[in-house]
Amino acid sequence: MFEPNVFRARRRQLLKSLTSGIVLLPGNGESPMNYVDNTYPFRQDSTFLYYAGVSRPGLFLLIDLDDGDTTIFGKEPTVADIMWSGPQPGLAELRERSGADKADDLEVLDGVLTRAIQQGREVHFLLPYRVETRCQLEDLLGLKPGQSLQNHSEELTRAVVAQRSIKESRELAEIEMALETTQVMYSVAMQATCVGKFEREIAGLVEGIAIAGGGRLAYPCILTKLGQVLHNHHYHRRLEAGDLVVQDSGAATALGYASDITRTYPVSGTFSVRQREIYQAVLDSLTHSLASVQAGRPFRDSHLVAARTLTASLQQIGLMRGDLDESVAAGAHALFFPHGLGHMMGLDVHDMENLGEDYVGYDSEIARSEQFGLKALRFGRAPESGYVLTVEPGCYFIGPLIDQWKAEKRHEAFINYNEVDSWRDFGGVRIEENIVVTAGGCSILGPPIPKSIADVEVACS
Ligand SMILES: [Mn+2]
Repeated sequence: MFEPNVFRARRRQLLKSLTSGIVLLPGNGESPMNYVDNTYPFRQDSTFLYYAGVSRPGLFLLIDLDDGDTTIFGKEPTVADIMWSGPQPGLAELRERSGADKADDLEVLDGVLTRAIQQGREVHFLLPYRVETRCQLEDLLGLKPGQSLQNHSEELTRAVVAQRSIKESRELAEIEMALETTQVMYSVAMQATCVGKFEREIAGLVEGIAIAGGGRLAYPCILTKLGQVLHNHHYHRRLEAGDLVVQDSGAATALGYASDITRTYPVSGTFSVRQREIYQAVLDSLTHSLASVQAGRPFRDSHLVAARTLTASLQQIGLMRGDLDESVAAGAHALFFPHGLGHMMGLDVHDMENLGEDYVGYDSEIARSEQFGLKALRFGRAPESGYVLTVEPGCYFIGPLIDQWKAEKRHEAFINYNEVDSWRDFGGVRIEENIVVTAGGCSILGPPIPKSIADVEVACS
């Protein structure tokens, strides 16, 4: 828990970039899994967490831009609430912890907003991503169903993105803490992986370490021998000699800060010749793209550095061919690397993407590409010092995609389809690091997690 002053200072900074009216930030409610009393683990909305710091369901924060006052709205806990769920903060404590000027009963909020709207004051809110929040907002503001999806405030969105993009040192410390736990996840998983184990056994260890670390997973763990399935959330397969495991997992701290790391490692403890070739190609791609990141340089450049390095390696292996510049410009590598190089990370593993991906990742200078592969890049603009990003190149052999491209003879000048056919059962490799951008470059966050072929083989033995 940060000190109340932190949230006051953040709200003061937000005030400076907005003109007038009211900012209404809804916190999240409980979300039922299969019936009302059986809920998913509660996760506070990240923007609410950023400006109010309290992780309780059913709260609203109202910032009056004209007098600068902040009010937190909620319900006093009842005896029944305490009987079932234990002691919980009342309104006075919520006010204190968030550093708000006032606290009031949620019943009052409707009247406050109705009066403001009658006075012609603008109520700024962000794009809701949960249906429950959408309904609450539309109810409170007298909007028609679905109207909140159009009427959210662009001014507020831009101000929040600008502020949350630059991580404070206390936020970087939280991310480093998340990465300490993540390092343990990888050393335990690499040691425990062996022929005959099931993916679920390793996935269970990984999730347990996240909980033991005081938080939980920042997102559902990917732990699969089918690394070419980019978001594979199944864990039922038995690990065999010759399989590669792609593990994409990250702990979140108790305060909600994320980490997001990927490693690929051999079940039998050593990479095969082919696995070495592709692994080294992805690792070189990571190394070169990391070296290219710096404040003021579009991250799209770094994506293209990764693509170019990978293409050059795949040409040496015999999977690709032709002029290197033309091949990269045409996007031929996207057969093997169909996703983006990385994304912003912070309180959310894909930070602020709920506000609209293009508000976070693109601007007036860098627009999202239409090209297959490059269009999947979630963050393309130039980062500033203090931005936290992931860098995560990969190389995959995706059967249906190979079939489609081959049938269309797509990029035939750059792809050696005859050779590709003999790699179809390879799977995939991805290696991911988390970085903070600095004036002259970037630095990798967190303790080192085995990454070179030699280090990974030692960690797996
Ligand atoms: Mn990622």
